[in-house]
Amino acid sequence: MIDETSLALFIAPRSPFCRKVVASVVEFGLQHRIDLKIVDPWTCQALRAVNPLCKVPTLVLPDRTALFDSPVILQYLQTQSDQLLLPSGDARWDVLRREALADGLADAVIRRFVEGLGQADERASQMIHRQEQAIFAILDHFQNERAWMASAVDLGQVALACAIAYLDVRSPALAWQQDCPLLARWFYDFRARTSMMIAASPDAGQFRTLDPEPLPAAFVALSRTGQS
Ligand SMILES: N[C@@H](CCC(=O)N[C@@H](CS)C(=O)NCC(=O)O)C(=O)O
Repeated sequence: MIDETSLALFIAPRSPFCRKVVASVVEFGLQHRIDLKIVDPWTCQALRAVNPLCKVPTLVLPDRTALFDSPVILQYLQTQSDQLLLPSGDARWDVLRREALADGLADAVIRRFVEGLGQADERASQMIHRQEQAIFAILDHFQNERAWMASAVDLGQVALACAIAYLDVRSPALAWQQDCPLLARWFYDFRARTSMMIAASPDAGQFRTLDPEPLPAAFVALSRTGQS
């Protein structure tokens, strides 16, 4: 039910940054506070009226203050929930650093995709190569420094899972699972969380769950060879 404590959340369901916020809303247990507004940021004048950047995600507080970018929104949501996904003290910097790396992964996947849509020339292929270097360096980093995999769910993990989900959709040919089998196993487990399934549904599920997505062929092949 929408009331005076409701928070308006502008999203576009495919955006990895929006998925991160929607999955976090569910992990925080704040669905009842959210009035979801599914928009196209390229055409939505209501979004421009509250956020001059006209980008999603944008969260509008009861006093009409609009919050963006997604890391700011997540920090605000943490203040509204007892579920601790962004700790205080030293552990906070580790979570925020992982969130920033994961957002960088999503950015690189988006830039690679956009460059691929344009004219195929020297500049475009250099740019695509640079984004692929970033994608594999970030994935390697997460696999090599994997103490985080054993910890309780946090915002860094949610951000990473949403960025990898986007990578799988936008760049399946990269078959990153072969280089990072431990990370792949973590991801295909993590994406079965209710929060991730809700965030993956086309209208963000209006906070309903859907059936799990099938595993990609590259991961199935890896599982057969026992590498994952
Ligand atoms: N760093 C921002 C990224 C937000 C962003 O780039 N959103 C895209 C959708 S994925 C958007 O709204 N694009 C519309 C535009 O660039 O005008 C965040 O974390 O919220």
